Formats: sequence, structure tokens, C-alpha cells
Amino acid sequence: MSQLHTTGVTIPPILLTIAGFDPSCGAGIGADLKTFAAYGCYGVAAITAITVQNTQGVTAVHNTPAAELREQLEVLTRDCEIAAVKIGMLGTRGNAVVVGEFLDAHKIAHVVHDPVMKSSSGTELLDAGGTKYVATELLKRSSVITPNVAEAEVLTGLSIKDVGDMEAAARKIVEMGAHAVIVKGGHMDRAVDVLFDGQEVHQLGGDKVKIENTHGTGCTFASAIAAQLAAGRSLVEATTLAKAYVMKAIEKAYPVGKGRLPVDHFYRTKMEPQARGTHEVPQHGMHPAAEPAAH
Ligand code: PXL
Repeated sequence: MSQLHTTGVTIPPILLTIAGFDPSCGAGIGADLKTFAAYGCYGVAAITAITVQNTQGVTAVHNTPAAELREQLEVLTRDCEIAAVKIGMLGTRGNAVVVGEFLDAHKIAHVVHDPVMKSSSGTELLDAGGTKYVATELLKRSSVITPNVAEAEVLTGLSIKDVGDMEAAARKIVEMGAHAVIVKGGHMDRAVDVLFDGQEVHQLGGDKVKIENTHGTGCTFASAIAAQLAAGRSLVEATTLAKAYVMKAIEKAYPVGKGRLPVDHFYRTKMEPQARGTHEVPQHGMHPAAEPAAH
């Protein structure tokens, strides 16, 4: 939740994304920071990998050395108070272990982990050792983990064909130590997500929108959940609202390049051109937003 600083300024929640960089900013850190901003939060980021990609696909992945990821996390946490963390692409076991140690050292209230394993175009974004560490260690350290069906199959070893199988996988992931899990069915016939918080199973329905052709929806969904949790909402509320946000952002997606569409994170806040009217621009020609503060 926002905090009132001693200077009288209201500080929005500071959210941290630990994820990879996608230069086309459809997925990864770019998508996460846009989502945080859309929710009125201040985003900070620690980069686990630089991917080389555009909207058409990934051509290379350069993972951050673990020691460098650790340094990024250390400088950030020395300086600001993190309200929630979103974890995305980790790349390597070394980076996954750094994140595990970071979560152990800093008891952060909300940790949303999107266990990214492959890009939409099929490139590996987590090595085998990293996948094992996520399944045996890291999933215990998050508030909620948000695998898609393929990732839930890898984590559990189960085969998932329908919503019943998604529920079985969700229960198994909680048995493996997760506090809560959302198995995302975006690529199934019906775009149903299954949320299990260790007590109750919730099915979150949704129409299938043009998801095949979009990119970064998983990153956006997890980041939106983190923002909603930081705002004090329950997991069920946070997930329901995050799902509605992603669906609308997919619906409003527009082509940026020649490939998959990045979602429109700011569909809610689009400013009309000249919303303030040219009559508001002062005679000296400076835009009102650029004027020095009045004395
Ligand atoms: O959508 C998964 C994903 C997450 N993070 C990064 C990615 C991708 C897919 O390409 O590049 C950095």
C-alpha cells in the first residue's frame, strides 16, 4: 500500500521484478515495469538475462552471471523497501539459487513467481538444474507460483489434458511445498485458470481472446497479481482482477513488429491527443507539464 513520507509526499508501493530483458519489451522486465506503472506502483528491476529477440522470436540468450545478479539485488535492497517481488525468467540454476538466498535473507511480504521455462517461440529460458531447483526449493519460497500448463507438467511430471488434470497438478504443486499455485490454461480450449491456495480450488473463467498471437501475457499477469497483492487485496481478488486486466490488454494489443503482439499495458490510461487543450499552453511556448513550479 502507498506510504506517507515524512515530507508529506505519498510514496507508491515499490515492486521488484527479477526477470530477463526482452528488447521488444513484449515480455520480461519491460512488460513487468509497464504493468507496475499501469497500477500506479514504482518498479525496480534486477536482470537475470539479456535475450536477443524481437516480436518474431528469440535469436540468443546471454544469462547474467550469478554474482552480478546478487550485486543488483543487494544494491536495491540496501536502498529501498520492496513491497512485492515478481520473479520471471531465471536462466540458470546459479541465478535461481541467488534468488532463493535473496528471499531467505529478506522476508518480503508478497512473492509472485512465474516459472518461465521457454519462450513463446520455443527457446529454453531455464536450464535443467534451474528447473530442478525451482521444483524442489524455490517454489516453497513464493506466495504464489503461476505455471502455464506446459510448466506445470514439467514441475509435476503429470500430463495435463483438461481442467481436471490442471486441478490435480495444482494440488501436487502445493504438496511439493508451494503456498499457492495458479495453473494457467490460456493455451487450452477454454482459457480457464485453476487457483489452489491449499484450502480451496477456484476456477477462473475467461473467453479465449487472440492469445496465440500475443507475447508476454504470463509476465503481465504475474506482475499485475504482485501489484494487487501489494495494494492489500486477497490472492483470489488479486488474481481475478489481474486476469481481467490481462484479457483486456490482450484485446487492445496492436502490432509493434511483424510477429507476436505485445499486449497494451496502458489501455486504461490512454491520454487523448491534446487532452489539456492548446489554450493551456503558456505564451512562452513551454508545455504546462514542463513549467517550473510556482514560487
Ligand atoms: O514469456 C516468457 C518470457 C519471459 N521473459 C523473457 C522472455 C520470455 C519469452 O520470450 O523473453 C525475458
